[in-house]
Amino acid sequence: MKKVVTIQDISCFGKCSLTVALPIISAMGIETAVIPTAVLSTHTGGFKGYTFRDLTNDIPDIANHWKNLDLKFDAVYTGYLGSEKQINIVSEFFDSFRTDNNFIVIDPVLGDNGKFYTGFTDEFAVKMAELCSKADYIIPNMTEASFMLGIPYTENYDKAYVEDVLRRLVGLGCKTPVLTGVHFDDKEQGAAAYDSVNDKFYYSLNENIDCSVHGTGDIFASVFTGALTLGKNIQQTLDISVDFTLECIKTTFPHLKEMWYGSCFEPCLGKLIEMIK
Ligand code: PXL
Repeated sequence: MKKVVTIQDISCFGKCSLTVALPIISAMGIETAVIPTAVLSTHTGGFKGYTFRDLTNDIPDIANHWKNLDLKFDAVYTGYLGSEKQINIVSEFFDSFRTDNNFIVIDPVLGDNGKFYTGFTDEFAVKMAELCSKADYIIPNMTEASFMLGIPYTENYDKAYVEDVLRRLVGLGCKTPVLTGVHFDDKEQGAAAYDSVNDKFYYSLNENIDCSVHGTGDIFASVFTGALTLGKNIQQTLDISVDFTLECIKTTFPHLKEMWYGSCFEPCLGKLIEMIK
């Protein structure tokens, strides 16, 4: 059985990070180990007064125990990280759990729509960019890519710009960057990837629904990690990730007023299982 470890926070209410990654990767038939980096009462996107318990100091102890057990994973996947210290510890975790046969996925969670999420800064984006040098795959949106590269954020771009950004992301040291939320008009949206080893670009675009649903980046990255772990190629992986994320947005859209804090991904899990067959 394939085994993934994902390292990110638990937002107890609000559907993102671990409460998205664990059900999605498990539904794909993959054993999913978790390292919670922090426990928050809710995510930080729109809630006020949330609690935050930092678990950074627990991570090295968990890693040491797992090393003693000689645990190995087919993929290591990180999401929201809350501090520079946490990034340093995750970097050590990569060194310790990388093998010749596994891969590392970083979703460099920093922000969206040209803005940082609460608590993140330019300095933090630089640290995240340094961590990305250790990844096989990174999955930023255009906001996160722009912050990590230190370039202005823009909504108006063409294919040449997307490919330039992807090439610059390789300059951070990762092998295959994937840009999410890519759109060239208001009809279609999806993702673009650049396999720098084979110098090949990949695109997957599907219907654009004009709304913003919290946690869709985490859905995309979780499906992406799961599909690659199952041995899908880059194009198949992009297609499944884009199509499933769209399915979740379509399901959420009629309920967006009461579901402003997250996506209705649960009723879509059956479709995900069909998509990976
Ligand atoms: O969806 C990314 C995410 C993960 N974890 C926490 C967040 C966010 C985005 O706001 O606040 C705690």
